[in-house]
Amino acid sequence: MGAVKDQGATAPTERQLQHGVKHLHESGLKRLPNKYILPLQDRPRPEPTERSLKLPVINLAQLTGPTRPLAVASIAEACERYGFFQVVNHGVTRGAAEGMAEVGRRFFGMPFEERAKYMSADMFAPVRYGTSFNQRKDDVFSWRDFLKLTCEPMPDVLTHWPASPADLRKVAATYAKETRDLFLVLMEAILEGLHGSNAEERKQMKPDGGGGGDDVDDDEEEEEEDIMEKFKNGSQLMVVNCFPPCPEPDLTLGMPPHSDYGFLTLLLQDEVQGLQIQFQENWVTVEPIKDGFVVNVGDHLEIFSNGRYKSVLHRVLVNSERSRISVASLHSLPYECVVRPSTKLINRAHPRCYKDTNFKSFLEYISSCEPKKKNFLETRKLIMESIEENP
Ligand SMILES: O=C(O)CCC(=O)C(=O)O
Repeated sequence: MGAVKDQGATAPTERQLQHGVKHLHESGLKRLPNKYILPLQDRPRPEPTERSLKLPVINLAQLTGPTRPLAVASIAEACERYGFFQVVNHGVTRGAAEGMAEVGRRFFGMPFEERAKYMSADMFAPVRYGTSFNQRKDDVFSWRDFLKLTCEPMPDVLTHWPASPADLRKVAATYAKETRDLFLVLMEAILEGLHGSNAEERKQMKPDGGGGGDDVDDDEEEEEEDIMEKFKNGSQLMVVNCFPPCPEPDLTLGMPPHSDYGFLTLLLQDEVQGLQIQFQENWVTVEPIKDGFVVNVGDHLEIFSNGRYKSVLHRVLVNSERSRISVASLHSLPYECVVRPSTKLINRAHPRCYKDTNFKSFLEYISSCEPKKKNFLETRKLIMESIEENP
């Protein structure tokens, strides 16, 4: 590919574009290169009325003691209604969270040559630095640079993580451990909410009044019993996102609409607004709250909950004034595990809606095409007509 056209002598070359947006911002760019300009319909139009959504803020201290059922019910309601919520008193120490955001900032502050050591096209690499979503495939680039750190198995991956800044490995490993603990706390509450609320219904659906749904295999049911154990050794990917100021933010996005693949994503955002989620057909901004985490349902939880909880499209706006850093921690089952609808949530009234899937098939999918919206999940859906024909 040659240089970007129609922008005069100062247009960045393809090579410069591959270096990422931090690099472009530092070169003093005044106009947005064509490669980032979205078609009119995909641009972040100002909404007719300013919409900002007060997502539920759940105090996780309430999971301890007699308030637990209330907190479990609030989480269940938030998963079902919004697919997103915020948490406070979550157990991740302020030092770990602030340290992670700060070391991320310092990583992106290093010279490009230092960051570029970690560029890789291999989706399975334990560390990947890059720009946009998939810089080898995206037609239009997103205004973001990223550092992706695979966190499992930690002893094996740690030595691949960037050696500078000198404290990055230590800080990121501590943060990975604390966010994993938070993920486990949340999944335990989510399973309690999903299965607890369904127990009565299941008893009534099943002719013998016993266990799982009709078309459920006993092995699958057994396998599910130790799912919390599996989560303890589950997959975890941390993505540090850097969104530098953008010369023409109305023409582009930091990240296009997408859903996340895992069970849950825990997002640490700094005080700069940018995250928007789709709610009732509108894009609404998620206000950053101090010391909070944004939690969202991923595709795997949508599958596991047999569609009761939906992964929600979200995107990132950029601005012309301030840099923004976010750290997303994506959690799921171990890579080799199959993700399928919970046996406890399948019955005559709620037939299985999704095919089995695993992490490997997702990575193969995103290596082969541009991930857009929820298109991976679409490939995992069972066609409802055929279910209705064969009740
Ligand atoms: O930066 C954000 O607010 C969202 C990041 C995100 O969606 C992601 O990393 O998948």
